Amino acid sequence: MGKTEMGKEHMADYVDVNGRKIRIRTPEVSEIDENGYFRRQSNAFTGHLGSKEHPVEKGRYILFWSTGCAWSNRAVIVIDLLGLSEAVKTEAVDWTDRPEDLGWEFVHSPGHINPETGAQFLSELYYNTDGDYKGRTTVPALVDYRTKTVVNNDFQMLTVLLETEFSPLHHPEAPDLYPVRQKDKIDRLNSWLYQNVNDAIYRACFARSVEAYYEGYHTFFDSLSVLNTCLEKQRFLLGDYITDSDIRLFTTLARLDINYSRHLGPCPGLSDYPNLWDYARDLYQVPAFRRHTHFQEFAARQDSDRRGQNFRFHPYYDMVVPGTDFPELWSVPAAREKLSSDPPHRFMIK
Ligand SMILES: N[C@@H](CCC(=O)N[C@@H](CS)C(=O)NCC(=O)O)C(=O)O
Repeated sequence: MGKTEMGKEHMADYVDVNGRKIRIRTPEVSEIDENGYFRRQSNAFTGHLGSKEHPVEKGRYILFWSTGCAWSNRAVIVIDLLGLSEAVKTEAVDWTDRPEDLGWEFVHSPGHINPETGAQFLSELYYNTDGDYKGRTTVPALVDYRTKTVVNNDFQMLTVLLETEFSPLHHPEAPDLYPVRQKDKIDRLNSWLYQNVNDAIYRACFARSVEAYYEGYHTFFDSLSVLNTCLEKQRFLLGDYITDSDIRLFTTLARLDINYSRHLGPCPGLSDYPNLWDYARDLYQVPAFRRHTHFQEFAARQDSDRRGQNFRFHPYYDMVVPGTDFPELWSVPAAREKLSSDPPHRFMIK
């Protein structure tokens, strides 16, 4: 049974795809409360990598992610920065072209079948892990391809697990993105970022009441002002070096002008926060950030079309966005080195 509305249960529906019994996607309605606020589902799979059950091993896990998704984009950037790309596979998923809403499909695998797991849809792996799973089947999902089960879809913890538990597999010169002496600060900052920035924008975009919309909207933009002030005198969020927190902020900022604003309606742009705009471009100079930031995908229309939220025609999204070279715009140097006591280096090496 799946929940479609608060308090209402219904039988799950299935369709047959190439002899596979695929469950129809669970809509977000169960995440809207009685006052129209979006309350994100909790992360169902929080397996601790590095435990006896889920040992850290090369060639055992695959991370499914989507180029448009800020939560999963973080993990791919971290894997690249830490030199884990050989040890942990990554594969981008995309929304299925099928008429039924079936969620993420392995469209980049040969014949749409992911070779490590034999699955065609991400949902197959979720229900293989828990046949009674009730939520949306989301990325990021780290899958153990020996057991074909989802070990972890906890976007809050995933990058930290990669930064800590996977350290035996890191490149010898990998940056320290989660230094022990800054751990508490990073954890506190990450919670603040989640509540006030990363999730706040979704609370506005998915709001189903005026009150809920303004809660998300004001929380988000007020927080950008706070961050803009904080970044006036320091290069990165915690000083001279990039940490896990910067990656979390970056993936949200990169989507503001091209994607989130489409759902929000009239709102400020990133360049209205000059320090944040320079800071975002400073991060974009790092190859691992640049390689996994697919502006053209953020600009794609399917997401809003799917939710029926797009404007019919809007010159900005229909002409300006497709006609703008975002990688070039973001490549303009930011000149923030002067704020650092170690200008040539963006990373602390262990
Ligand atoms: N893990 C979190 C957040 C991840 C998340 O929402 N990912 C989105 C993409 S940004 C997703 O995979 N959505 C699939 C769906 O809604 O069916 C959750 O389960 O809510």
